[in-house]
Amino acid sequence: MSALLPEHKEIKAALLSAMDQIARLAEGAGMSTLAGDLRHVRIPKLEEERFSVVVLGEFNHGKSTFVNALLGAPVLPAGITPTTATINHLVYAETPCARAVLVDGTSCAIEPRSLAEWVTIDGARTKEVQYVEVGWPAEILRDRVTLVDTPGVNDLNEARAEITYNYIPRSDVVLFLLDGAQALKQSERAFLEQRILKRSKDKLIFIIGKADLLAQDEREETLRYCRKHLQQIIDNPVIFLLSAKQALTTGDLEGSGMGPFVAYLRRYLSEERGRVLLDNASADGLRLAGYLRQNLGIKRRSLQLSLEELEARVARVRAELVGKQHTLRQIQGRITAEAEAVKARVRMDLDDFTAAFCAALPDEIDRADAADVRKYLQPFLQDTIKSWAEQEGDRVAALLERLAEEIIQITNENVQQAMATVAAELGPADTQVELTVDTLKYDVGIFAIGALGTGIFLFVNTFVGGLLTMAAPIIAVLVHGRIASQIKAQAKEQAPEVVRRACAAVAPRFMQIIDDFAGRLSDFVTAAGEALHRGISEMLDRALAERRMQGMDIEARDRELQEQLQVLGTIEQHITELRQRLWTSLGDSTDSPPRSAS
Ligand SMILES: Nc1nc2c(ncn2[C@@H]2O[C@H](COP(=O)(O)OP(=O)(O)OP(=O)(O)O)[C@@H](O)[C@H]2O)c(=O)[nH]1
Ligand SMILES: [Mg+2]
Repeated sequence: MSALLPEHKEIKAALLSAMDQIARLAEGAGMSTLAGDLRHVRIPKLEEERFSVVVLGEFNHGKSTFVNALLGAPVLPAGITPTTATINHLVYAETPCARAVLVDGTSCAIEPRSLAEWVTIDGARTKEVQYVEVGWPAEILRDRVTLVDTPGVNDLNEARAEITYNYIPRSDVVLFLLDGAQALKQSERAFLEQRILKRSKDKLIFIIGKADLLAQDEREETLRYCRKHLQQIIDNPVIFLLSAKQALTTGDLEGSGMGPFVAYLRRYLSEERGRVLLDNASADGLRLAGYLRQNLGIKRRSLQLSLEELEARVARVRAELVGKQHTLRQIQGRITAEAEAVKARVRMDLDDFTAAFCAALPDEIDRADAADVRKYLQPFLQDTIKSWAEQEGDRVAALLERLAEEIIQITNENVQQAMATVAAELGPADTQVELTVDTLKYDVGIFAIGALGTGIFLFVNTFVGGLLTMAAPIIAVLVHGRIASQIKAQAKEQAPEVVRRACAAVAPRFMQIIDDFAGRLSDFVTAAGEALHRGISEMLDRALAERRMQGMDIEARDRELQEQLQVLGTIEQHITELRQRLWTSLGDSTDSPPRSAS
């Protein structure tokens, strides 16, 4: 697999050098946070170019087999029962090797041949594993690609599914595996519609596997069906139909349908990958340069003011900052209060539901046939509780999402107001100061909030879904009853108790989800406040310290700042041109890859 295109390599080198120049200017201006961000985050990210491809899908659809086919060897265990229990990273290595990163944070080398012991549901060591990394000499991995095999998303294990979900936003491409024999089930459509964040939809590629089980006309029909339905969820879905098993056993890439997919992936990796990576880096560079420009401008302005005037203005900005921090603390108080209110509401709803359901049960049981009671009581109880939890989950999610939107807005407004004060007191007369706080932290905060729906969805589908197995011993009594009247009498006596226990088990989990969410929202506000405070304080301190320096030649210093601003302008111009080149000069030959393939 080739590295970046020559043209992209050139742009990358130019961007790295531009970022280095910005970092040096920032260091010269005493802006250590900004310089550190460039040196320790942005530059290494661009240098490293690591690209991650995650394989997702319901269990038994053939994810691990598909990964094996890409590697050209049966590296990962596959099987007809739910098999994969851990996240498995595949990276390039000259010779096969593997290591397990354990839950306790340590890691240990493992023998690639005994992977089953570590990664499968029945594996003796699986419980200790956080994730497994396998090194394999496969071409497809060579160019800093990490392939990630995941446990099935419908697996009834909440913790595992949560880990899998968390991989989606962090990945560059998501391969969504469908089973050719049962393509695009309702559960898969629901997952795609409701559980994948909008901005992650662009990176989905669909693989319909097990094509060898389909006749030619069935293949065409399956493709048509999938395309029709996927189009309703995603614009121009990219879809491939193939047989990983055939590719793996015969090595026949063309006959198995694997060839076109591999060609697509290679092309994506060599063309799109570079473009996406470089575009993000240019955006980062320009944003940070803008930040530096504002700061240099503020310094120039402070030279024009008398020291007394400057001190008075800085004092006003600081007072504003203290006020804003106070407001942000109040916002946090509000989050706690709202979360408590939502929790109280859930407790009340749950009590109401439990009481109403228990009261209705005896009549329901009387009306039913004894044989049906024996057979259907358990699923009936389970389904009723689950559907209540679903509804309540939707209500809670809506309430919390609204709260989150409001909190994000208020927080942003406060940040903006503080910035506006800085601009009014210290902004250079000729430029509009639009300071930014640490957007990375913002992004993380907003993502964490976006994942909320997932939490509740998983909770309802896995935890509540399996709830009644806890109550199974009680139900077993019913199943063994002999006489109709006995069965009903037992059912009436026991069922309400089962319901009460199940509902009691639901409550703390609901509370925990709400608390976790409130915690994340609160962290977001803290991060915004800290970034604001740190960013502005650093700037004020530098401006004042410089101005207080004895014997400074103000005119010479102003000329120096002007020169720095000029250099910065040249760098910004350069980055803008590089960015344009990314989208124009390569445009003809490498327009985005066809969004539809088979
Ligand atoms: N006929 C056929 N069977 C396949 C193909 N790919 C996978 N299978 C079979 O499907 C079953 C499941 O395959 P896995 O690769 O373990 O599926 P998975 O999605 O990783 O399953 P989990 O790890 O449980 O989530 C196995 O019996 C495979 O042999 C294929 O292309 N054709
Ligand atoms: Mg698997």
